[in-house]
Amino acid sequence: MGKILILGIDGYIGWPLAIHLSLRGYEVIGVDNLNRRKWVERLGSQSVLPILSPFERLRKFYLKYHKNITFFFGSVTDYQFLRDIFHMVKPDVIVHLAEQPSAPYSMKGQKECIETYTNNVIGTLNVIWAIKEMCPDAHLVKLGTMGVYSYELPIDVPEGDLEVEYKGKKVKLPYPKLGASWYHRSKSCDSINLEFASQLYGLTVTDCHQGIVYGTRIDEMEDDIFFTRYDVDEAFGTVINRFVAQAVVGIPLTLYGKGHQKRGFLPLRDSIQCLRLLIENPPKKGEYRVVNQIENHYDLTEIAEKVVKVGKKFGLKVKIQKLPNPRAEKDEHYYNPTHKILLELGYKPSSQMEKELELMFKDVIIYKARIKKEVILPKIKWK
Ligand code: USQ
Repeated sequence: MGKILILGIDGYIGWPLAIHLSLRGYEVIGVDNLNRRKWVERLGSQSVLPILSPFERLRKFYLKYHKNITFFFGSVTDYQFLRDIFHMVKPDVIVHLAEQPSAPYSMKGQKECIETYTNNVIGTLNVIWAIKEMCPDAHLVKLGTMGVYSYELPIDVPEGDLEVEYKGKKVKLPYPKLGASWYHRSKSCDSINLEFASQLYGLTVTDCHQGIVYGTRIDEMEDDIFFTRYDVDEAFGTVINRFVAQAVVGIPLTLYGKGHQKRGFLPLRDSIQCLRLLIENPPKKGEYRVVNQIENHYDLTEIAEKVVKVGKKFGLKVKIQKLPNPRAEKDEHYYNPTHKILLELGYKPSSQMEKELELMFKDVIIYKARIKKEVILPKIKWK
């Protein structure tokens, strides 16, 4: 069993991943600067599911399972700190989740755009250098996004490079970086830099382009004190998580524009399963591997209708309201992403979306009073 360093252990994915790996016998060490808690609070919101402080969580986790997860407070943008951690820990695998994850937040203004680039692009460059200097044989699993590809081009989305024929010659080229927000473009910069670092220094990298994650829990989270955060504000709440909260508090589902955006999705429990599969099945030493991490792709109207249907089972009358799209994006388009590698590695989608929605409704209804209605409607305009 190896030593895994999770950068961004306090986040929506970081904490469940830590639990999952620790309970499977891995030694887990985590780093976080707790910025996500701060950002959400500043928007006047909070995690709908109540979460403990990082130290309290780890203490309770130890008391229940007798497993130690070590936590260091600090930022990936502080190179000296990061280098010291890498030197001390000498991880076999680094899972890098320590990024500003919100597209709307990055579009709010100059400050947020620069903050996103500094956190994400500089942070990832620091991770590259810390690996090169302290543990060059480690495997880096870096969380990217399906949004580095485009929703603009009427062609299938590959898993990594695009095959192109130009003036009679065929080549493989990186897919054009057409992400629709500063956030998505910061992830594109990460991909460019990771591919280069792998080529240059022989780093072993998995660039995991994940779709939109939804859900309240994973199997190992039988105890509510181990909840991960669940955000529903316009910036940090992802669309399905927001829809469920809206349904519970009686706000019509905020479908942007024509509502026919198509996106790749996966439940939280699948995201964790996939990350573990990537850790346990690394690429060849020195390889830069791109993986698309989704269960499937869906049209947003289809999803809103599923939320209405499942809400009905809980006695809720859920309405859908089409709002003028605050984002700069196509709301009707072609989309067919490839996602084969994880299935080949053994990924088994855990359940149907409607089943997962039922579990989500059950959890969110209990904590309904924690949903801040005033943070639901979108205020950030992208143009
Ligand atoms: N949308 C609505 N109504 C809402 C919220 C969103 O119609 O109330 C629409 C958006 O306009 C967009 C789609 O739903 O077309 C997805 O929005 P989202 O906020 O759920 O997801 P996104 O901004 O794309 O970003 C999220 C995560 C990000 C991750 C990304 C994966 O915040 O960290 O990288 O999903 S992907 O979308 O595949 O790039």
